[in-house]
Amino acid sequence: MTITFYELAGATDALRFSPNTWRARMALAHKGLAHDTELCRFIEKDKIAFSGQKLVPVIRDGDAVVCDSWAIACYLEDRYPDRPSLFGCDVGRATTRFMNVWTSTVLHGALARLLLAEIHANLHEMDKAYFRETREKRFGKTLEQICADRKGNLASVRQLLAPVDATLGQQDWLGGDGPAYADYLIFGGFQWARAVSPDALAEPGAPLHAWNERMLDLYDGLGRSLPAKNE
Ligand SMILES: N[C@@H](CCC(=O)N[C@@H](CS)C(=O)NCC(=O)O)C(=O)O
Repeated sequence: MTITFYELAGATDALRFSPNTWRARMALAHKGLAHDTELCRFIEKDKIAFSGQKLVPVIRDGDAVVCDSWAIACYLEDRYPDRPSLFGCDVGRATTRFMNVWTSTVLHGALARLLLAEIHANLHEMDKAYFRETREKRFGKTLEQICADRKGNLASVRQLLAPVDATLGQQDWLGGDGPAYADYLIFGGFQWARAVSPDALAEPGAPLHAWNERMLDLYDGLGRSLPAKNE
C-alpha cells in the first residue's frame, strides 16, 4: 500500500517551498518509504478536507490520516520501527521535541520576517491574495513592512543559527553520526530560504554551510530537486 503525501507548491510544481512539508518529505526518505505526492496550493483546501483541517503536510497511509509534521514523524517512527530510526531512542525523541518547538516558533518566526515578501512573489497566482491577506493579518503589517529590514532580518536569522553552527563544528550531523529528524527540522528552514531567497543563510566556510551541502546530497540529492534562487 502506497503512502500519499500532500504538500504545497508555488508558481511552478517544482517550487516546493514549505519548511514543514520538507520535514515530512525527509522523514519519508529516511525511512525509505515510497509514496505518491499530491500537490495543493494554499487555496485548494478541498484537496485535504478529508484530514479535517487546513494545513499541510498530511499523509494518508492506508486507513491512517496524519497531519502536522511532528505527528507524522512520530507516526512513521512508531508504524515503521524496523526502518532507520528518526530519533534513535526515547530520549532522542524527547529532546528533538524541543527542537521541533524551537524551529517552529523561534526560527520560523525569524525566517518569516526574512522571506515572506519573496514567498509571495514566488506563489501561484491563485494563492497571492490569500497569502497576503492571511500573513498581513497575522503580523499586523504589510508584507513589505515585515521584510523592509532585509539586512537586519538576515542577521537575526544567522544569530539564531549560531548555536547550530557551533554544534556542527563538533559533529557532522545534529543526529550525531548520521542524519536524524533533528537535522530535518533545521533543513526545512534552509529549504524555505533556498526556494525564494537570494541570500544564503550560512556563510561559505561555516560548518552550517558544509552541513547544508551534505543535507542536499542525501537520498540521491532530494533537497536539490528544489531549484535554488541563489545559484
Ligand atoms: N505545525 C504544523 C504547521 C503546518 C503549516 O503551518 N503548514 C503550512 C505550510 S508550511 C500551511 O499548510 N499553510 C496553509 C495556510 O496557511 O493556509 C506542522 O508542523 O505541520
